[in-house]
Amino acid sequence: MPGMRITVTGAAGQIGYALLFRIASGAMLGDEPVRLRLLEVPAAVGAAEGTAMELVDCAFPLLESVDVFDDAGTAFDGAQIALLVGARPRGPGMERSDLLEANGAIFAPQGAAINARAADDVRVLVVGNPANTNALIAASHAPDVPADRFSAMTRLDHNRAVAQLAARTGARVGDVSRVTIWGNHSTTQFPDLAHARISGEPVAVDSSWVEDDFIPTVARRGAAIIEARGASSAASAANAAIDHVRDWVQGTSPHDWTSAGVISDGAYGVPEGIVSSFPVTSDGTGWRIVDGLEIDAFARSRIDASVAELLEERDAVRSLGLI
Ligand code: NAX
Repeated sequence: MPGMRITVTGAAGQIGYALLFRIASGAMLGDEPVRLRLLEVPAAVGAAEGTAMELVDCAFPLLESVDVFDDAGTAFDGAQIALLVGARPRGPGMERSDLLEANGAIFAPQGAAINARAADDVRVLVVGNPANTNALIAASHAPDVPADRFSAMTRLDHNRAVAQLAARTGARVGDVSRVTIWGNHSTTQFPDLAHARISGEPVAVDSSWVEDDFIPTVARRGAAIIEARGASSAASAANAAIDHVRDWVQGTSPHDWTSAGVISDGAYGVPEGIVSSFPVTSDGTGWRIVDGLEIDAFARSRIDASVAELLEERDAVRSLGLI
C-alpha cells in the first residue's frame, strides 16, 4: 500500500520546519509510510525546496516522497490528511476585517481545491489563524466533504492547560486528564478545569487561582512566548498539530478527551454551524463532542463570551461573502 498522502501548507514557515520532520519520522501516524506534499506561495517555494532536501537527507525509512507545489489544486490532489498552516499574519494597521478578508482569499480557494481534488476520506486540520474561522471558510467551500472532516487547532491551548495544572499540583503531565478548551483559539478561550482529573480523581484547585492565574496564563501564553523568544510558538504548535492528528486517526484514550475546534451541532448551547472548541473524543474515525457535562454559571458566561466572538467573526466573513 502506498504511503498516506499528507499535504502541508505554509511548509517553509517556522511551524512547517518544526512539523515536517516529525511527520516524516513517524511521530504522527506511527509506522505508516508517508508521502509529503508541501504547498507554498511562489516566493517561498525555494525555501520549501530546501526543507524538502533536508527531509531527504534524513533518510527517514517511512518517507516515501516529498514534493513542493505552488498550486493548491495539485498540492491537495489525493490528500488524505491536510494540515493548513500557511496563513496571512496581521500586518501593521490591519483591521480585523482586513485580516479575515486576506485569510478568506487563502482558505476559500484551498477549501475548493480540497473539495475538487482530495481523497474521499480527507481530514483537514486548520492551524493558521484565525484558525476557527479559517476552518469555517474552508469547510464552506468544500460542500462535498462532510463538515466534520474539518477541524481547527486548539490542542496547543489544551496542552498548555494540562502543563499548567500539572505544574500547580505537582502531578505528572501524563496523570492529568479531562481538561477542556472551549470556544475560540484567541484570548477569549475558556480553559476549563471543572471536570479535570489527576490519576483519575477529581481535582481540587482553588477558584481564585483558576480565575486570576490559570485562565489568563493559558489564554495569553502565545503572547508571552513572543515576548520571550521574539517569535511566535513554533515547535509547541507543531507538536500540538501532531497530537491532534494522531488522536484523530488513532483514537483518544478511553479515560480521557482532548480539545479541538469542530463544527458545532448545537451542543452546550453553542450555535450550530460555527467552529468552536469542545471536549472531543475520537474512535479513530472522527471527532465526537463529549456529551452530558455539567456547565455551571461561571463556565456558561465564559463559553458564551468566546462564542460571541466566534459569531462576530462568522458574521464578518459572511458579510464579506466568504461563506
Ligand atoms: P510563518 O510566517 O513562519 O509561516 C507561514 C508560511 O505560510 C509562510 O512560509 C508563508 O509563505 C506561507 N503561506 C502564506 N500564504 C500561503 C498560501 N496561500 N499557501 C501556502 N502557504 C502560504 O508562520 P508560522 O509561525 O509557521 O505560523 C503559521 C500560522 O499558524 C500563523 O497563522 C499563526 O498565527 C498560526 N498559529 C496557530 C496556532 C494555533 O494554536 N492554532 C498556534 C501557533 C501559531 O501562532
